[in-house]
Amino acid sequence: MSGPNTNYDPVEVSALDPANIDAAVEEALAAIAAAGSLDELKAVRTAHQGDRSPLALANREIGALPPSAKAEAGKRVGQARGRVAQALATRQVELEAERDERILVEERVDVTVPAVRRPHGARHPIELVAQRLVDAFVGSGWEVAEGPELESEWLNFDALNLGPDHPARQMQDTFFLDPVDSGLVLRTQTSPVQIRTMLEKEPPIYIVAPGKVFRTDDLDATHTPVFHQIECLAIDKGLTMAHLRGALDAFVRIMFGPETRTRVRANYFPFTEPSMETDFLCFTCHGEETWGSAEPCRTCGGSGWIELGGSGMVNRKVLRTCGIDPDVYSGFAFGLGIERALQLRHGVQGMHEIVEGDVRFSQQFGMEV
Ligand code: FA5
Repeated sequence: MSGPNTNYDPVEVSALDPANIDAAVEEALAAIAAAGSLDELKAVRTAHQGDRSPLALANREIGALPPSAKAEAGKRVGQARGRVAQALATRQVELEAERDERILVEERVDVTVPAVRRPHGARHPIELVAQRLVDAFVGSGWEVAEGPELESEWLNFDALNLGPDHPARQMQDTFFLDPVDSGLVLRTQTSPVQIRTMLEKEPPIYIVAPGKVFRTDDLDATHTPVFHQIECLAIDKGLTMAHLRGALDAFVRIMFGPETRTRVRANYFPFTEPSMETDFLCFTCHGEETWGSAEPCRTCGGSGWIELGGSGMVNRKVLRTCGIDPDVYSGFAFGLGIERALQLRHGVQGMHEIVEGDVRFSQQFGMEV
């Protein structure tokens, strides 16, 4: 212990007053002990070890002391700062250990808890059927073509030989867009994709066009206002009805199996001439006519055949509208509603089940994702 320094006036340099230094150390140690978290300790460190802390101030004052007093004051302040630094380091280690302990408890993962099972989704059968048909045709060299659901009236009707006064224009109940003179409709069929393709491309053309269409039909057992069609168009030199029959047969076999047989009947569509309706042999009664019997076949109603969709040779007028010379090229087109085909194939009684989007319905058709 050194004796009192007579050159050292603790009143003038109160920061170096031993009592003040001891008090600063005690205060620092108490604050360090009271710090309950690493954040609190950080604040304590700034207050008691930072540039403006009492001990840092005392340290700065040493420089102003006479040389004879510097050593003792330096030793005292140094020891004081050392105690505070040591206490801070010890508390830091303690608080870090507490934090790590808490994290281990709070973030513990119980690997024995049963996992939440999220059921797999299933692709909708409409999508599956469309995809299967598209894949098969693409595999034979056909291309996929698409068009917008919001379509110009001209492409949806006029270019398909359905002029404004054509009675058949009323056959498809149409959603018109406001204002009515905008000339836009929600497409009622995928046939405008035929026109778009013929306007864009030179023959030969072989396209398959799946898509969503809209009609102002109420939802009932066989109708829905939003449904899907798939349509094929072929334009080339020398195409005939025989090619159309061949393509139709390929189409229904992909959809309903290799045994399926088709027949065609005369029908009318303004954009095909001649036009046909395609039927396929009922897969339940295999064509046995059960008209008038006590129990007519429930799938086909007793006729032995099921209506599939429309088809025909592309009308020469439509070819000319699209800039294709009908004396050089000919073509055929056919299209059908996928919902109806699905109903027939799988005996789905109501359209509701198809459109409601309940995954349990989709799951019956497989879990392909
Ligand atoms: C057409 O839409 C023609 N574009 C098909 C076509 C293409 C003919 C190429 C010739 C050449 P249609 O209006 O008949 O034709 O409709 C086709 C199919 O859509 C119908 O056979 C039916 O299966 C389905 N369909 C029609 N309205 C609805 C509806 N509201 N809900 C579900 N399916 C429907």
